[in-house]
Amino acid sequence: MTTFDSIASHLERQAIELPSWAFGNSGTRFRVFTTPGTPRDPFEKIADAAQVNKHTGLAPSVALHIPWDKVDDYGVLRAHAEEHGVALGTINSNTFQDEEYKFGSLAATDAKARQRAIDHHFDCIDIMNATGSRDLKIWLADGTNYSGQDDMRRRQDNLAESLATIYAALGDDQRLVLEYKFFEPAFYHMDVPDWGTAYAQVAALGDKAMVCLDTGHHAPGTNIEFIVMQLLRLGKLGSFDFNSRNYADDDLIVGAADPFQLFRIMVEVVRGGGYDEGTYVAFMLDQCHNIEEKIPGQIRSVLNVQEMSARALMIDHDALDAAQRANDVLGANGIMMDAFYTDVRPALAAWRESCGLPADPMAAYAASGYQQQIVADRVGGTQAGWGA
Ligand code: RM4
Ligand code: MN
Repeated sequence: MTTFDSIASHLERQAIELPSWAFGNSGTRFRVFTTPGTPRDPFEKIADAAQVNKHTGLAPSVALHIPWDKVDDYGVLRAHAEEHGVALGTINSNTFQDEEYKFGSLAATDAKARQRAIDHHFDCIDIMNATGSRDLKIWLADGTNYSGQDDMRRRQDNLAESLATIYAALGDDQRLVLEYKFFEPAFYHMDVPDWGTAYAQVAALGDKAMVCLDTGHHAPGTNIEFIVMQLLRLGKLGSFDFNSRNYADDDLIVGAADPFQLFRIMVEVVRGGGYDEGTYVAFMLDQCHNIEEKIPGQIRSVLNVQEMSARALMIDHDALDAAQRANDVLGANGIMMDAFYTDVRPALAAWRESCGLPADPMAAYAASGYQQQIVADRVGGTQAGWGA
């Protein structure tokens, strides 16, 4: 098997974008619990995200969600991020929390609702120009609850037209990434339920449009790494929203529910060139920390991705290729499992230290006093959250 030393240099370029909303309060439809020290505004969210990067060296940018992260001056927010050693990343639009979107947004039958959603995306592009963001990420809650409720075909055509209008407003270096989800909040049909629909829609737009794969957005039992392989093969895997799930869109810590699945995904990423220098694949987290502490939750998450990436990189690709071509079923599988079962944690800890990072980022954060500081400082005001 490949040695850790020979893959260590590949770990240096790993970058995982953090979602600003992971630092705010979140919950289920039953209850949103508060946590002492939770940020009150986007500036405090970014300060918290910077802690994750400080202790891991893995998280150099933060994704924003509009309007949750609306500020008067995005230049000021950008400077604030830079002062904290991070950049502002993907801009996520939000067309799922207004009365006007009750029956859909970009795919809606009502032209007024569609126009409102298109205008919101124009606003998001203005923000991208101010923040220096490359990606506009679109996730739609659009869909219906009952058969016959609306014309699915017409809605697909509406969506294509709306997306084309937004796409035309992108700058040369900007991209549109379209995310899919098989159900929720709509329970009969979603307008972008699967990778095939997302692919068909973005392929019609052009090179600057790609698919976002959220690992929690598939039916149970779906072979997600197959989708990763296919989208990479087609040159359309724009980004990942990493998280893990046991049941539905649980938004739990990536690699928590099924570390082996994360490993298999990273194997396909490496195989498909998604981990190469200058990759066009953006790696992001899309998670909520409903009951656990948020900053350590994010630290744990990026470490889980790092760990499974290291294991995936350790596969002996020549040996695997030879075993596959020889139809050596168990031999090929054994090569995968050898890499998966290799405990890279001690080697990673030593490597981190050699890079000037704490060997144990979780312990380093706990000992830093930051958590106690924000609990003491952040008194009054309204904690950020998305009001579920
Ligand atoms: C959606 C989707 C989006 C995320 C929101 C918060 O389910 O996953 O990516 O922005 O949730
Ligand atoms: Mn997502």
